[in-house]
Amino acid sequence: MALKFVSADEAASLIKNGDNVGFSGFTHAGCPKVIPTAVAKIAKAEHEKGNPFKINVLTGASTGDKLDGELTRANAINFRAPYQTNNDLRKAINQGEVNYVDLHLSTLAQSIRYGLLGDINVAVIEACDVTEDGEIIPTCGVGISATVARVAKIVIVELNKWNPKEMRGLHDIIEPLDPPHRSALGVFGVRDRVGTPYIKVDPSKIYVVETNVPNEGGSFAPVDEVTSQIGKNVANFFIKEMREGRMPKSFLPIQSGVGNIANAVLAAMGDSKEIPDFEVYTEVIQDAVIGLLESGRVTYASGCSLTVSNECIEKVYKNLDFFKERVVLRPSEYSNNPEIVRRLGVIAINTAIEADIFGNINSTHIMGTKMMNGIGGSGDFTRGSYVSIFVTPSVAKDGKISSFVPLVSHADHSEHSVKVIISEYGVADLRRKCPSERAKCIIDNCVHPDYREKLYEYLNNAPQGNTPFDMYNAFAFHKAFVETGDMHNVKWVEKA
Ligand code: 0RQ
Repeated sequence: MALKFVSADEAASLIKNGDNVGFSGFTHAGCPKVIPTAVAKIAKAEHEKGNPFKINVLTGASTGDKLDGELTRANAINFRAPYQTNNDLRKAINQGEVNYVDLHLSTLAQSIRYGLLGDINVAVIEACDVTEDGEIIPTCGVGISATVARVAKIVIVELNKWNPKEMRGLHDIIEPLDPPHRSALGVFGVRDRVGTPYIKVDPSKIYVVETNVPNEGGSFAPVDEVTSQIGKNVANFFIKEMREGRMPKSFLPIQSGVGNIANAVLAAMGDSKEIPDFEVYTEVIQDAVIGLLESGRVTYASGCSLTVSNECIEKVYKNLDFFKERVVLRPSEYSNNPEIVRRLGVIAINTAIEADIFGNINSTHIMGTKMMNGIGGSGDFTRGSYVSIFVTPSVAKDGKISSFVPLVSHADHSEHSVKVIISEYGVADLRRKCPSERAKCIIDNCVHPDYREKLYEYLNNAPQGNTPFDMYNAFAFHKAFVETGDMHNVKWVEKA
């Protein structure tokens, strides 16, 4: 059957106030661009007429500015899940203007199927190709596309010609059955393909908007002294694990989080002569992995998106045959699935905003209140991993904040799931250690020298039990920063 080709404005007018809209993509990769911008224009016009216009935005992870940024600036988002990294949206969330639900990324598609988020009215999917029988080929990010396209009443395809049709074959698209019918997810090795190269929907519900818009790929900060040292410490930890027989000599698949530190860690692993060539089972495939695939240090990468700079994606597109043999992009329900992560023995490396001396991790909230980004996939991987590692610079804000505190101001990953913490100073291996041993290990190995004494004072003066804990002073570091702008000024409360 012939597909319906429409303009961006016509397609956007299919989205109504109050709709649940599911968008393709994962990070900026594979996100629609012209439809959200056109929806923002409608919202502004409706607001000028005094009419309400807000939608509920569901995506794979964060998005580009043309989605979260445009819609936020038009005051067009009511509800947002499961992750974001946009400055304007972050501000709106922290001012209470957007209801943000921060979810484990692997759970969103099934939450939609389980009916926890209401019906999906419209799915907007960026594609490099779409066929008359309803096969949609995603671009460089998958996320929740397969699920929202199947369940939505209307599917708007942004056919973005900036991405080559030859991407067909890069993706492995599948949805699991829901309980009680679900069986093993079928991925028994990083390279296993269990689905189809396309998303298949009823073509009668498809509207196509042709575009030619570049990716919104940013760039990574150059590796600096601190991030480079963290990367080296991670690589040395792995070498020690292999020498001491706790890690197979053939190595295990790596998951690495987003951002500059994660990029630096992968680069250091690639440089290490003692770490064998390895596979990646992760969610975001960043620039460093592309370089390591080219050099052969990474032999295969399974992910949910190619979250790379535009320079890097152009390189991939020019050499698609090479990368299609070495990369697979899956829905987030598979790339991040804890069942698969535990089966494959994935090594999880994620970044902390702050850690406490017992090993609890805050990945999301600044001083306990302001949302930074969200938990993303870090929880999906941490809990199921072979070994869960958190990395962080020892200090933030020119040393005025210690990343290590007596008690985290918000808990995302508990001491039970966190096995190793690494800063530029060294490695705290928390395995087989009780809480007070963990505290000493973290202070001695990871904490900035400026803050070691103060943390020992807290530890030694706290009421002792299984976990030394002083309820009067657990937040003294945070209080010092809020009141004086510098954690060096920490003052203890004397108990009556
Ligand atoms: O602020 O930008 O104003 O300078 O936090 O910190 O050190 O640049 O680190 O960019 O790697 O991000 C945890 C946020 C780290 C990220 C987080 C301030 C610091 C800076 C950023 P500025 P850095 P990164 C896979 C896995 C959760 C999701 C996840 C993240 C800013 O990695 O979102 O893991 N993780 N997903 O100055 C106050 C502290 C601070 C602090 C840092 N203790 N107090 N501010 N900052 N520590 C990906 C997906 O799920 C898609």
